[in-house]
Amino acid sequence: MGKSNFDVIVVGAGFAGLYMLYKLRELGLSACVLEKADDVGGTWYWNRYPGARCDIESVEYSYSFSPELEQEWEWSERYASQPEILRYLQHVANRFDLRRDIRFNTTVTRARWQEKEAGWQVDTDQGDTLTARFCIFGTGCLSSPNRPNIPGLDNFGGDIFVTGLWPHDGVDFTGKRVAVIGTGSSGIQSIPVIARQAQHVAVFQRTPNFVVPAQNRPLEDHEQAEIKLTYRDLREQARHSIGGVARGAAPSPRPALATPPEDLRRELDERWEFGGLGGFLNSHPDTVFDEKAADCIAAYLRMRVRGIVQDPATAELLCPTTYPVGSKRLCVDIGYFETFNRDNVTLVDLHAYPIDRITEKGVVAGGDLHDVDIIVLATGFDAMTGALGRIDIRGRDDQALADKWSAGPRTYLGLMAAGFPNMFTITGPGSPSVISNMVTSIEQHVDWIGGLLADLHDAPQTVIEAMPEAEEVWTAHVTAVAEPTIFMQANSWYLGANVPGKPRVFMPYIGGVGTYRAICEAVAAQGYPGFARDGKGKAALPDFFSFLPMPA
Ligand code: N01
Repeated sequence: MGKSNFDVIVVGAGFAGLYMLYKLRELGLSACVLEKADDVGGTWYWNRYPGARCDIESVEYSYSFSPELEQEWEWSERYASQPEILRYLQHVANRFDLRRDIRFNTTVTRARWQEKEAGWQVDTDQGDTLTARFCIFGTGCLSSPNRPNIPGLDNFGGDIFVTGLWPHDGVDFTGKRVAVIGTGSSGIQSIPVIARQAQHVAVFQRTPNFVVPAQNRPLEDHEQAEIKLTYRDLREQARHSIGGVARGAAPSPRPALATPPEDLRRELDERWEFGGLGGFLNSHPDTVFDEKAADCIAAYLRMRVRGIVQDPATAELLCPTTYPVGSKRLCVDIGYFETFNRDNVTLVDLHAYPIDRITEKGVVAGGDLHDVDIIVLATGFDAMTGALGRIDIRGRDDQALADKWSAGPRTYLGLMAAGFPNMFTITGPGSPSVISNMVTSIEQHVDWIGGLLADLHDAPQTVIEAMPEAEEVWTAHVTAVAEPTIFMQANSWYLGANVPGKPRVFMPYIGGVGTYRAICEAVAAQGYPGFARDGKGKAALPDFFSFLPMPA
C-alpha cells in the first residue's frame, strides 16, 4: 500500500482522467488516479468490438494540449479504429510518464465527503481508503453498459458478448450463427464485420437509425502534414464551434426549407460523398428546430437506404420514420446497409416480432425461435449518469448523489453539484459532452477546473461548492435550450429513454461548444458567481441566454 492522502483523487484513466492528471501535475498538486481496468483508455479500453472506431475525424478526436504530441503522432486513417486510439492513449500515458500516479485494477466503490476534514474519503474494491481535498470524476458518459432485461437471457446456452465489455482476445465468429440485438452505433459498426465471418447473422432491430457514411480512408501523408501546419488554428476553431470540430462540411447559411429541392439534393449529395456526422447534423439553420426541415434531410437519407438495400421490404424496415433525424445520435457507417444484401444476414423487425424470451437455444421473437450460437448485445449504455450511479457518492449530510439525481441530474455548468463540495465531473450532465467532440469538451473542462484550482492555490483550506440557486438556474437553462428543438421528440439515450425507469430529462447542454465555453470563461472572469467559497458566493449569475447565437 502506497501513499493514501492526496490533494486530488481522479476517478478514471480515459481521455479525461489522463489529461486531468497531466494538468494537476502542472499545478504542482499531488494526485492519484483510480482506474478499474488494467490499463488506460476508458471507452477505448472496453469497447473492443469488431469494427469499433471513432466517428469524429482522428486529427480532431485527439488532445490539443501538447503541440509536440500533436506533431509526433501519425493517424493512419481518417477515422481511427479502436486499437489505434487505444495505442494513442497508451502512448500519451507513457510519453508524459502518467502511469506512476495511476492505480489500475481498482474500482471506486464509495466516495464520501468528510465535513470535519473538508475533503473526500474514497474507498476501493481493493480495500484501500484514500483521502483527498478534491475528488474529480472522469468516469465517462457512455461507460456503464445497459444490459437489457430480456426474460431468459441468463438461460442462453451459447456465448453472450456485450459490445461495451468486449473480450480482449477477440471473438471468432467463423461458422457461427449469431444474433445481434441493437442497431445503434455499436451494432451498426460491428454487424458488417461480424457478417463477413459468421455463418449467419440475425439482426434484431427495435428502432432503425439514421446512418451516414464515414467515407473512411487512409490519411495521406501530405494531408496530415498540411493539418499539422495549421493545427493551432484548427484547434482554436474547434473550441469555438458548435460541435467541437473544425473540419468537415460547413453548415449551409440557407434554411433547408428555403432551399430549392434540386439545390438541396446537390448539397446533400456533396455531404454524403464527403461523409461523416458534420454534413448532416446542423446541416442547415432550421433542421434542429423545425421538424419539417429535418424531414427534408430524413427523406434524403431514406432515399439512400432504398438505393443500397436490394430487398424493398428490408429497405423499408431500415428506414427510420418515427422521429426527426438528429434527435437520436446519428450513426456513421462503413458498409452497414450493404450488409443486408448478403445471403447470410437477416433483419428481424422487433415491432412486428417482439422478443418473447431467450432460451437455451436462442432468441424467440414473435413466436419464432432463432437458433444461434452467439448473442451480441449492442444495447447501449446508461448514459451520462450511469457510471456515477454505480459509485456510492455521498455529499454533505450523507446525501447520496443517486438520491439527489433521482428525478434527473442537476448540476451547475455540468461541473459541480450543490451539496457535493470540492467534487467535479468532467463532461458531466449539463455540459456539451456527448453532443460534441468529447476530446474538445474534456480539455475545456480540465482547463477550467485547473484554472479554478490554481485560483484556490493560496487558500488550501477553501471549500468550493455550487450554490443551489445557480444549479437551479443552470438546470432550467439546459432544459430551456433543448425544449424548442427536435431533440425532445425521440426516445433517445440523451433523454435517458433507453433505460427503463430513468427520468426523462435532456442531459447534455445543447447550446454549442463555443457558447458553453464563453459562459464558463465569463463565470471565471467574473470571480465564479454561483460557486460558493466557504459558504459565501455571488448569486448574481450572467444571463446565460445572452450567450446563445440564436434567439432564446
Ligand atoms: O447504443 P444505442 P450504442 N431489446 O443506445 C437497442 C457512442 N458510440 O452502444 O433504439 C431490443 O445507440 C436500442 O433500440 P431502441 C455514440 O454516441 C460511438 O450503439 O432503444 N433492442 C438500440 O437500437 C452512440 O450513440 C461510437 O429502440 C434493444 C440499441 O439497442 C452511443 O455510444 C460507436 C433493447 C442501442 O443503441 C451509444 O451507442 C459506438 C432491448 N431490450 C457508440 N435495449 C463511435 O463511432 C436496447 N436496444 C465513436
